[in-house]
Amino acid sequence: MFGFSTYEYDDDGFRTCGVTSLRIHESAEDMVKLYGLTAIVALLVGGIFAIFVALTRWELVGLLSPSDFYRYLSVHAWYLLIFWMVFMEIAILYVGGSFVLGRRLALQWLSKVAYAVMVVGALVITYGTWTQEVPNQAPLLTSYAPLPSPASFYLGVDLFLLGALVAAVPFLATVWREKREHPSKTLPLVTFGAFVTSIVAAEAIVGGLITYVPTLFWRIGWIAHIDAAWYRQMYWIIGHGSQQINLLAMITVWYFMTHVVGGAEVASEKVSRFAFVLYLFFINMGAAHHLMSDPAVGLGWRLWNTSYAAYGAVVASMIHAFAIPAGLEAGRRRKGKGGGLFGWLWSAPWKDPGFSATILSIILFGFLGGITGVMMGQMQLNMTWHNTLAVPGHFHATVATGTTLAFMGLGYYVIRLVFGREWVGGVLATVQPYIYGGAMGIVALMMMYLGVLFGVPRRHPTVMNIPGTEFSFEPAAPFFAVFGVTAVLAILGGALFVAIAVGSLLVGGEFTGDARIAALRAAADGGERGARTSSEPRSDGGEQADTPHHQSMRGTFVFTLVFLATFVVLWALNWLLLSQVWQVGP
Ligand code: HEM
Ligand SMILES: [Cu+2]
Repeated sequence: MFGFSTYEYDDDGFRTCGVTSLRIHESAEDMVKLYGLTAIVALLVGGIFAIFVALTRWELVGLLSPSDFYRYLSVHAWYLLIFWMVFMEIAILYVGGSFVLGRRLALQWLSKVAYAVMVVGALVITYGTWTQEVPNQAPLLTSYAPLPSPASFYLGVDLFLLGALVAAVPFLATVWREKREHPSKTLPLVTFGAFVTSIVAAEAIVGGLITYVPTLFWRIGWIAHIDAAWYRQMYWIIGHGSQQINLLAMITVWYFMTHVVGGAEVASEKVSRFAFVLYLFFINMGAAHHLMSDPAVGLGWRLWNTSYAAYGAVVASMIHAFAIPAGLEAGRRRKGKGGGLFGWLWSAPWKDPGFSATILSIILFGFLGGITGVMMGQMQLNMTWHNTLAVPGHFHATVATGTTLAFMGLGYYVIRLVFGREWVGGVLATVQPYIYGGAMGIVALMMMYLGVLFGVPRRHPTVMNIPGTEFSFEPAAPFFAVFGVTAVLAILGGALFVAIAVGSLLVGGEFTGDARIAALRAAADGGERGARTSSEPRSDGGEQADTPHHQSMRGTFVFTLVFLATFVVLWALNWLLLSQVWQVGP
């Protein structure tokens, strides 16, 4: 498809990937290209809108008028959080399903239909948002009823959600065919991760349709009344649910990329699978954290939803966050690429943007996004974060930094392994993840400071001092300056990724394999159980002295301790800040 590819298929439509040894079928590969490229276009559009949003919030520049700000912010949010992420996630399902299982994509025609519906939905959303006029409001991400948005916006959302739901069916059908042919074979971990992702996604999308279909009916007058509290509760099934999809897809990419590029193995299949199952049961409770300061829900509701059960998902995330570095450490030590405490890390391919983007994603997501998410999802601490710029700060650490980096890393390898093109840009490709990740990490941090330390509100084109009070936002100005400069840098880093991706497709040379990865593979073949992500039959012959968990993982253990210490310090600090919010007494 598109004629960009340099690969050829055999008579059955298969080819064998020289790097991953996966048997890849044309039907799946075509769809991965289609969805992947569309995702990158969405990233480009959303990134252009980021310029306007960031330069408005940076008061010194104050680019947009208040009436334009919300329109631009809406487009920014939908193109990045929804279109960039979801198109990429469908591609990831097909990689995790068809590619890893070595099968053709079942019902490929349905995938094409779904794609068309999603694209039409996205365009209708854009149209509705862009042409919105009073009394309609720019929807932002949440389109909170009863504030009205154009009917076309709700229609577009319904179409897009429907398309995304249908796009998962070919993946599920592929897995189903595999299980029917090999009932007793367990799914490879990456496929299993993709499978759990698809279930969580289906729940979220059905929740989204239950929210947005009645909202459309209300907007066009078929339903007289829409309950604001009902809307908010229902909306967050998709609003938060889509973040769960992002999280699971990202983790699946972490496993895939550290294995393919870094030579990681899975430290313990059972533990990793268990963590995916934990998500299945507990991650939905996370949606409640959006309503911690909502007057419509009762105390009991809040207490239950922030109870220990909610931490089931947190535990799962922590298991993955340490299983993956542990797998990298064990895998590299076994291939003779470790030594000392962190030798396995220093010797890693840091110049490879696929690798560095993945590792930066793990670190920045964990330290900046993960810890803050658990804190602000907690009832008491939520009060200091709620509706301040710290909230976008948190999710720019998770989705905009963590998930986006992981998807960029995967994107680099889609260019090589699916399109067969070498990256253009040389050293620029090497530094791109560092520029984007480094700058975006600081942007997120600044937004969090501005929100928690100064109470700067989110979703507001200007920072107004409160008339009649002595309260002034003046001291926040230096933080805004750092925010503005790093935001521009982050946008440049994102643009660089798009430029490298498009440039590689248009003028990149043929990708002929990578000596470093071939060497990894050769080292791995020296008496090993075979790549866990491949479709080869397993040969689990009991415990061998050579299995990953016979390797030292002390480097990862040190990281775990550092992470937990950071967690404790930040937690304590936030409680201290909370205790100082109200002056008690006269
Ligand atoms: C290129 C760098 C980016 C910059 C400089 C940036 C900047 C911003 C800023 C300043 C806001 C507005 C905060 C407010 O006033 O409430 C915002 C909102 C938002 N951004 Fe970004 N952003 C970037 C990338 C991303 C990415 C990659 C995603 C998603 C994957 C994303 C998703 C969102 C969402 C969902 C909102 C909230 C909209 C709402 O409140 O409804 N952004 N961004
Ligand atoms: Cu959430």
